[in-house]
Amino acid sequence: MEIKQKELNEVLAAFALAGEPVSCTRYGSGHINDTFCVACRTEDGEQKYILQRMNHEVFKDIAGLMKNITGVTRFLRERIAENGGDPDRETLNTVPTKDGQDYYASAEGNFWRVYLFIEGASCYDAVKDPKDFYQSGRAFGHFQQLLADYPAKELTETIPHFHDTPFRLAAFRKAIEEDICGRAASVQAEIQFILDREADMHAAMDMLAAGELPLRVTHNDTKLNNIMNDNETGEALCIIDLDTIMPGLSIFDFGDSIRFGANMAAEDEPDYTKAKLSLPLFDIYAKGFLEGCAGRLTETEKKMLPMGAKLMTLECGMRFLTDYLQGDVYFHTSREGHNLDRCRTQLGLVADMEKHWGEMEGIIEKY
Ligand code: ADP
Ligand code: GN1
Ligand code: MG
Repeated sequence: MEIKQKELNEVLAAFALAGEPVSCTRYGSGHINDTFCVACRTEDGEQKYILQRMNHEVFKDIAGLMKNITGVTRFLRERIAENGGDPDRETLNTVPTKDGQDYYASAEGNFWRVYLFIEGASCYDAVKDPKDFYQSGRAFGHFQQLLADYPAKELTETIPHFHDTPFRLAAFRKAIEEDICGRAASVQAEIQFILDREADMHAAMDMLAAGELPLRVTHNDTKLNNIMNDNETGEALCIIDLDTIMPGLSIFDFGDSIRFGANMAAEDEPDYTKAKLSLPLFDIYAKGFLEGCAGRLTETEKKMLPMGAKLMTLECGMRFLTDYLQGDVYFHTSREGHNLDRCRTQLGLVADMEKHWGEMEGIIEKY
């Protein structure tokens, strides 16, 4: 979304920043919010912040969303301090407005928040070193365990039915029927690939309904660029993008990381034939995640981890195609056919997982 300097000036003036803002530039590669890095000049140097316009088309209840984030980050700060960590770097920290609010509503009708910028750390858009992916698995597993004691009833469901795959399928069918951009005819193969897997789509939700999989407090968007690694130690430092923390399934947090990080193709690689599962990366992430969960997953959850990976990939491919059919209104895109390319890398990965299913199950059994 285009944002005018006038609005940025108004917003920057509203927050209790240390010093005078000297720059404010677009930042990161998220698909949902508009993110800026702000540098302020202070008496003893510089202080940086992350400024975000929250996407209120996607998140309808901004007050509920911010209440989740302040509640969860306060809880995490306490746990991190108890463990002798650094709460300013190991979790997100919101910066209030000058009148003490957690977010600011601009005259343009947008909703803004500010976080302390986490210095000396980076987000990766691809796995460079398998050790980082192991770190990421451990950190997301551990994160889920830290939140095990969080009072789930205090959480707002920021996007209802977020990983309810059958619900997503219904939205997909509607988009095909409506076909508002006249694109359905040109993507028949992709549509058929998805519809052929309807039976799988019910697997996890049916087990949840039957009480075979427990509902936990989960992150729900565990892709690699939602975790920051310390530049010096290389260790996972801080889990970010807390907008979708909600009750969910552990296998989905596992699965979404695999979907993004263990695909040999980038999520939006135009040559989708490159989309393949890296079994070594699947293996190393599984090791990290299970260690991070510290033995707390049930036998059924462990058994369903490969299915979590397949479901998250299939669901995400279906969501990208839904958005393509609807005219690219949900995910940020920067080129024609961007969502279609993304859909194809997901479906390519699903097909490859099906070929290597026995090996995926073998890896989980090994641990
Ligand atoms: P989106 O929901 O759009 O994905 P994110 O909250 O993930 O937005 O932020 C987008 C990017 O901004 C991240 O991938 C990361 O690179 C960067 N980022 C977010 N929060 C911080 C922070 N506190 N410190 C440093 N970088 C951050
Ligand atoms: C979005 O916000 P970001 O870029 O981390 C999306 C995820 C998708 C992901 C695909 C709130 O994540 O569900 O899996 O894109 N977030 C939301 O890359 O829809
Ligand atoms: Mg993100």
